Amino acid sequence: MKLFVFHTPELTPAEPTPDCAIAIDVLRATTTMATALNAGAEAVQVFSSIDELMQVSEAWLPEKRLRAGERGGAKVPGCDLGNSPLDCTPEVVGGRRLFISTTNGTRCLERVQHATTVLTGALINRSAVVSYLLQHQPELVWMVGSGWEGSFSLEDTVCAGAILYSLSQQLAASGQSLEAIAGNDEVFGAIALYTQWQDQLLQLLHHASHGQRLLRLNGHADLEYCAQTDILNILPIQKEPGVL
Ligand code: 3SL
Repeated sequence: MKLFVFHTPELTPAEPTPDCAIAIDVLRATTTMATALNAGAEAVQVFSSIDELMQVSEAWLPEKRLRAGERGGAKVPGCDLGNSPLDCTPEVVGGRRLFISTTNGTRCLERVQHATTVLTGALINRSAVVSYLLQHQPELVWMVGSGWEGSFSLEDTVCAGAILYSLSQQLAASGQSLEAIAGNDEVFGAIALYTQWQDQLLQLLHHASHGQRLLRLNGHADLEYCAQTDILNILPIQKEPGVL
């Protein structure tokens, strides 16, 4: 296994195609996707364009679909939901397909959708991602932060670090070193960020520029939820391009 961390989708190279790509958007797209699937959503289908989301979802019975749209942290008018994971209760999402478009997270997924396996990672399902990597040992792995409109996001890199930290601890038990699996310097940077903040992840989210944006939109409860580690044993995995 060789692991690479990319802070934004724009930083990923055109080639080679990774065996496994992990899209990360802690605030909040990949946290919401894990929560929706864990709550019994039939599937999550992602779109970068709201117009396309509306068009494609039109073919589904209204009681079998939910349209979730976010731009700039706020709910898109005309959608059923915004992008709060707290809205994804079993009562709301159970048995329905979540059609979702967000500012950065869905764009990140589109960027990596041609990887052999595509997963989504967040702090809340970190251990499920680590278990997958340990079990399947994919050769080339990309961990891609969604960032914010092309720039670095603290919370996505800390999540990459959380995954890598746990993975490296477990690999060390079988004699594999971090140096042997690290593909770029960002791997060490992400782990250093996580080990510095692992006991204060909520504070880190409060420092993050997107965390501050969400706090201005009354997102305190969302930040508290997104800062939790290993609370859901769910692994969103792409079944066909754009569908988890
Ligand atoms: O950028 C994104 O994809 C979103 O997750 C942003 S937000 O947290 O919903 O505002």
